[in-house]
Amino acid sequence: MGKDNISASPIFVTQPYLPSLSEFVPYLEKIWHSHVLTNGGPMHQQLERALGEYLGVEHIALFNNGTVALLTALQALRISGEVITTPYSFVATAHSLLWNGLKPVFVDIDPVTLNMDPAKIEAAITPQTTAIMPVHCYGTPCDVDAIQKIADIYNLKVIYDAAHAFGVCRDDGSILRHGDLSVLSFHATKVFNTFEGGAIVCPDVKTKQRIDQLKNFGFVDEVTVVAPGINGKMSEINAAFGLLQLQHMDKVMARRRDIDARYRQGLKGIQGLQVVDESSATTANYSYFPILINGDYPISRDALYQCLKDHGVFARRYFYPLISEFPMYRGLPSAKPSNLPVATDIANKVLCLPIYPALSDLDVERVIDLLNVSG
Ligand code: T4K
Repeated sequence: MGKDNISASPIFVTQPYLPSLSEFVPYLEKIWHSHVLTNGGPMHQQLERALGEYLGVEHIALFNNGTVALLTALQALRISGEVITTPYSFVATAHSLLWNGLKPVFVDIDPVTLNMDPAKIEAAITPQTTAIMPVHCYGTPCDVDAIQKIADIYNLKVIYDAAHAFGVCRDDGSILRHGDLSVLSFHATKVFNTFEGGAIVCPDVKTKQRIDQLKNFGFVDEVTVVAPGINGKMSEINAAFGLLQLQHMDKVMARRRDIDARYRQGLKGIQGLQVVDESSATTANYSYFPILINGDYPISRDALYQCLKDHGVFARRYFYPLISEFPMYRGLPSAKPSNLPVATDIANKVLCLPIYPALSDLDVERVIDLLNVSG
């Protein structure tokens, strides 16, 4: 398997896009000059406006990370009891429920989109269910229409974990406009990053006000606290980096699209290697490049993972193990593998290949070459 391909430079699953340092200096100078470092300063306000415009959403509240944004979204809607969610995600999705004293109820995923299967939701609803928390996994839109239909019938809230879905649109506009709230992550590993960061997209001013209070300890003014809030504020330096990053997004997306196309072309016809279908999005963000290693591939998924690693290619098994397999979840009745056959199967086959703007064409070829075991 591509033994000659060992290279000095490692290839990671992702790397943050970094504009030149000199471009960032003027932003830093402004912050130094203003002496405002956090608490909703000018950079923060500017980034909220700029992101609203870029994403095509009206109300957005910035956070210090996506996990605190998820915690706050659940608080903002006063979610209680049980929440239906997917086991096929980053562990923060379900952790946000436990941190709020809520019970996650896992349902299986669709084998094509790898998102929560709407056909499985109704059977998981009990009198304690108050909300659904689906994930637009890898930036592929969930079946938002089917999910909303069920939510309307059973009077449930829908909070999308949209950590992967920055900039994703369907033909009716931003995917972030669906559900009651959508939560973004701007972590360093994401398509758009502010080092650490996140946001909640909400439909109206009143909800944004409540979210803004909750992320600032519950303060309304200097002497009034209306809720047991948290410190979820994004600092000025993170917001400034976001403003700069936003200027480069078109270029970043174009390069990701190009890498995605190169992989799809180069991996065609490799026996046992299945490229996950392109999403139904009219604007995709190419945030991940998942492949599935089937039984007729010459080696196992884990052997391939190790082999790539030995050659300096650090692909990742997102999302293996399933969240439902971690010790704090596996005792739940809904966590049984027999309840989650599709998710269990996919988690055992998946490998996310490197995709990020600085990945060169040569590096992409190197990865393809390594995957082409019999080539
Ligand atoms: N919901 C979902 C569906 C999520 O995927 C996530 C986060 C969240 C919620 C929570 O959002 P945040 O609270 O994180 O905003 C990474 C990220 O830490 C995590 O943000 C992300 N999902 C998850 C899918 O991936 P790790 O533990 O795999 O990251 P790590 O440190 O191994 O980084 C992966 C590779 O990226 C490294 O091998 C090299 C590269 N890298 C990483 C960092 C941090 C860099 O080149 N530079 C960097 O600064 O979790």
